[in-house]
Amino acid sequence: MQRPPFLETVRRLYSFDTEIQDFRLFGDGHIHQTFLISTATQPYILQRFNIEVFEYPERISHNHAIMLCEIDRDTLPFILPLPVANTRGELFSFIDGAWFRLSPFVPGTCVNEVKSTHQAYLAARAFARLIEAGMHIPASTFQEPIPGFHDLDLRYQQFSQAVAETQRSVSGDLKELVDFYAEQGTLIDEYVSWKNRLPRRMTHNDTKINNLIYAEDGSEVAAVIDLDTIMAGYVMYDFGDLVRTVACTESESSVNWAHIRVDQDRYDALMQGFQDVGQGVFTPEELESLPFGGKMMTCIMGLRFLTDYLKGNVYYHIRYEQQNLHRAKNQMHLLMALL
Ligand code: GN1
Ligand code: MG
Repeated sequence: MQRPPFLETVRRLYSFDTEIQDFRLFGDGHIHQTFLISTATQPYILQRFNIEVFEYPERISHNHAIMLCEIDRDTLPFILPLPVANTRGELFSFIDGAWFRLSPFVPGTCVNEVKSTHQAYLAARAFARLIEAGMHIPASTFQEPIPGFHDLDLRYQQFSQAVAETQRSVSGDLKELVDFYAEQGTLIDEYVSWKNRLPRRMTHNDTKINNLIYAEDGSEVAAVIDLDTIMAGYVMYDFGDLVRTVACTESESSVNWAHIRVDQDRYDALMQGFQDVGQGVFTPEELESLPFGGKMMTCIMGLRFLTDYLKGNVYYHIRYEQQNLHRAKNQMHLLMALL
């Protein structure tokens, strides 16, 4: 891959002691451009930030600065690769009109589909442990990098608006999906009722399986990554996104509709992971809310994919025109299995 000019600025801004020896695109994220860069002594992850999705990078810096200060990372059983400050002490660097962020690279394997119930259990324990590590921080000190990110009520309204304004013809498969999601009003009511009863916590908010790095041999979680959406939320969000991505028999990008089911063993392993960390730590109501998390997070993701399709694919990276429609269809099948 050809070396872009920003690399030299990165080298200077982070005062690397040697030349950058290796530079390549890395990972499967839907949002940022991620590179793996290595000096002679250390590998790093460099990300060019998607400012259209994350309009407020300063809010992310605010949240990460709190975490750098408040979370005792040495006592965590995994690495939390928060960004490295540049020579000006900033967690983001503005270079040639774009925002960049550097963080330590953690070796290991990133999986898109879990291979065992034990792996599912480890994932749940790690994400629950992260919530526990931030429980002493008042949730109100966090800012919202994406306003209303997991507000199901708001996402439903945005979806309804997209249906009203879309340039696409709502027929066939699209109509079936629009009708299905439009009928989920009871989930929205249930969400609002949980919201009024649950405490807000520092949550990760993007607990899909590929936001973990496992040790090469799969025996433990080496790191929890993708920390941009950490903000105040509910424990059920983090449990729910795990259910969506781990307890489903097919991945989020699968079009094998007939094979989309809930793997009960993996679901139970996720629950066990959250219970093992959360008993006596989370409130009984928080533990009771977990099953609803799976439903609401699957619904919210389906709504978001479909909204993006209706708006002409302006948010998620896609590999083909119908991909957001297919993702929404995939989530519909999973939601039907969860309801
Ligand atoms: C996005 O960046 P990535 O792929 O980890 C999205 C999540 C969705 C996910 C669906 C900021 O996450 O909310 O769950 O795609 N992140 C943002 O795969 O919108
Ligand atoms: Mg990611």
